[in-house]
Amino acid sequence: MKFQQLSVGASLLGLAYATSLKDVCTASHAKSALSASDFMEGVSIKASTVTASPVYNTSVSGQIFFPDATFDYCNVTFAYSHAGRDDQVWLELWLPAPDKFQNRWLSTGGGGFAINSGSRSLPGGIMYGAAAGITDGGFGGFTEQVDSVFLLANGTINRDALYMFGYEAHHELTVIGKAFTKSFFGSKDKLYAYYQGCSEGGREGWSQVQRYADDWDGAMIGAPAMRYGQQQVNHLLPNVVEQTMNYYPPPCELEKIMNLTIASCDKLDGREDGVVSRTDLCKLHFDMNSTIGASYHCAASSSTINLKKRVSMSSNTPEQSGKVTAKGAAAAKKMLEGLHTLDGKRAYIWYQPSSSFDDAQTQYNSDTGKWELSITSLGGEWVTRFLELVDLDNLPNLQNVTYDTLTEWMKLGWSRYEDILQTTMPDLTPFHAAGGKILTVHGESDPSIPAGSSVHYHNSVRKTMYPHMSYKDGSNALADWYRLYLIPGAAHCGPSDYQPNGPFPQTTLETLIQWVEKGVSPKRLNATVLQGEHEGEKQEICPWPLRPLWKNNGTTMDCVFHQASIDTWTYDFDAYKLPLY
Ligand SMILES: *[C@@H]1O[C@H](CO)[C@@H](O)[C@H](O)[C@H]1NC(C)=O
Ligand SMILES: *[C@@H]1O[C@H](CO)[C@@H](O)[C@H](O)[C@H]1NC(C)=O
Ligand SMILES: *[C@@H]1O[C@H](CO)[C@@H](O)[C@H](O)[C@H]1NC(C)=O
Ligand SMILES: *[C@@H]1O[C@H](CO)[C@@H](O)[C@H](O)[C@H]1NC(C)=O
Ligand SMILES: *[C@@H]1O[C@H](CO)[C@@H](O)[C@H](O)[C@H]1NC(C)=O
Ligand SMILES: *[C@@H]1O[C@H](CO)[C@@H](O)[C@H](O)[C@H]1NC(C)=O
Ligand SMILES: *[C@@H]1O[C@H](CO)[C@@H](O)[C@H](O)[C@H]1NC(C)=O
Ligand SMILES: *[C@@H]1O[C@H](CO)[C@@H](O)[C@H](O)[C@H]1NC(C)=O
Ligand SMILES: [Ca+2]
Repeated sequence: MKFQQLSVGASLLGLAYATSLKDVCTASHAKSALSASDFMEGVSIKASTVTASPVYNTSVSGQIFFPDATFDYCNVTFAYSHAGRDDQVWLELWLPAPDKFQNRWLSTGGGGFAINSGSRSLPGGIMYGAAAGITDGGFGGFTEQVDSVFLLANGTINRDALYMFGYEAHHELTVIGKAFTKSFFGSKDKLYAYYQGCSEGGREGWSQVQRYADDWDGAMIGAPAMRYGQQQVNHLLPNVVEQTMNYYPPPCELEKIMNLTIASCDKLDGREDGVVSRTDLCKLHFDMNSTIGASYHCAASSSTINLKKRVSMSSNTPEQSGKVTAKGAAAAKKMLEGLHTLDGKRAYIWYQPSSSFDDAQTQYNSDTGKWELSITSLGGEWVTRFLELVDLDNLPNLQNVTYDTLTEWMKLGWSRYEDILQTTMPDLTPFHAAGGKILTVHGESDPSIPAGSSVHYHNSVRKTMYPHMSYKDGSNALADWYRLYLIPGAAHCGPSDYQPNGPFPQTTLETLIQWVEKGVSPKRLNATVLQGEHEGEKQEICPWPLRPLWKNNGTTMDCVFHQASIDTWTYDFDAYKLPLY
């Protein structure tokens, strides 16, 4: 501790509650707050980089994970470096006005290969009186993503960037952010620390919960991109199905199959609202062959899809008309079964029925008039850059790639990056012992990260931490501090356009705060329909392993225990000798 500097800071800081944002939001105050803190061994703040500027009357609206709000904040940025490394890691922290500060910190995460979501996620903290932060991971700026710095050269991994992305940068953001926040406001009270993130941001959340008992008091984790070795390769399954069957379905055919799946399975949950709240019953009762022969039609369209920062794809899609073929139905069925090796062993799982077939998109060749293979870069880039270590944005082809190749790629990513990116360590004892709470949400119709992925991890934690308890007792014990909610009809980290009447939980961080600070334990999760004819309708989401079942013609909902449904979410990954958590 640097007491000299602390007392300088504190005398000014003692006034913080009486002062305005304008008074505290200065570079000199931020610098004194930074010098008052003894952050971490090996980390030094670069004083010359510190900026602070007040921002007033900022409004945010239409966000998925938090409600609309208007607020003032202090935008503080600075860089730090690691002893022995010639690096520069930037943080951007938003601090609420002194009279709005409620002794809270919020770390936020990224998506895809991005370690942050720009400043999009920060309002989600400010509105609850939390200082909130993002990191650039040291990748060269807040918009730089890890894939662009991952290779120092073909064959050479940038291990600093890899580990920063895996878990180090988020730990540093939290430790530095918390210390800075306390010092900035001169607060001696307990600072409650939280996390909120989805997709890669969800994985980043788990990366900390699995390692650090004391970073956070609560984590709101959405659709995490965990089990990374499997997750990234999995995107390529439809392309390999198409190649293996030598059938490249027109996108409209697969969309029709999805629409028919939704229409057929909608009512299985007891409420005809266009939302498949029970994809497990859909799995048990829906016959894919029933779609064969149905007519489909899609108008011509042209669009440019920004796949990622440096890659966009223009496509002119012609008008598509036809009937669902036996091959189309068989391809959809094969995808839904999930990746199995050539000798029939399960290597991974797929999205739930009713999810859109995003990874299966084919491309139209106007010369031949045929639909052809379009390799998804979501999986292709992982193979080229992270497995083959060559600087390419996608695989050039899938020659000789079989279901066994996909399985081998999954094993390679798993073993090479197990301690960095796999993010499935199932023993959460330290976090639990420190009193931490976790709320996980996952869209049940997620077309990018299987909902079953979150279910399987929940199961792994239950079995690891409560090995001698029955399923129900173990689930109840877990529910005291870790709850999973599958969001009916929702897609990847948001509502689905195809099931617009589905609810979305917009106030989960608030629920988490009440659980942590007031001991109000959530049972069902509050959610709101955010679009469509039911917009504004309040609904509730059942805690796993309970499943929604509507009664009285869809007017009231029960949360029921249904063993046959749970069994459809239980997987035996017998393609591997080791347990896959
Ligand atoms: C913010 O908006 C309110 C209401 O519109 C206004 O009274 C106030 O002056 C504004 N503050 C600043 C700093 O612009
Ligand atoms: C915060 O301040 C930094 C440094 O001045 C600036 O680059 C960044 O754009 C600011 N962020 C916002 C959201 O204004
Ligand atoms: C699928 O349903 C959506 C409405 O949810 C509709 O816009 C679309 O045209 C349908 N697609 C096909 C191929 O029928
Ligand atoms: C679905 O149809 C295929 C032939 O198109 C057939 O081989 C298969 O047995 C059928 N499946 C069911 C469940 O009827
Ligand atoms: C890296 O490997 C890729 C794929 O083989 C090749 O296209 C590229 O030219 C190589 N880059 C350099 C700098 O050698
Ligand atoms: C695919 O396998 C064939 C036969 O073993 C081989 O000649 C060819 O080079 C392989 N193609 C690729 C891209 O590996
Ligand atoms: C959930 O919704 C109910 C009813 O609208 C409300 O009373 C309760 O405060 C909400 N809980 C949270 C944590 O937002
Ligand atoms: C049941 O609910 C549906 C959809 O809200 C409605 O159209 C139908 O009339 C209701 N049936 C009865 C018997 O109330
Ligand atoms: Ca329904």
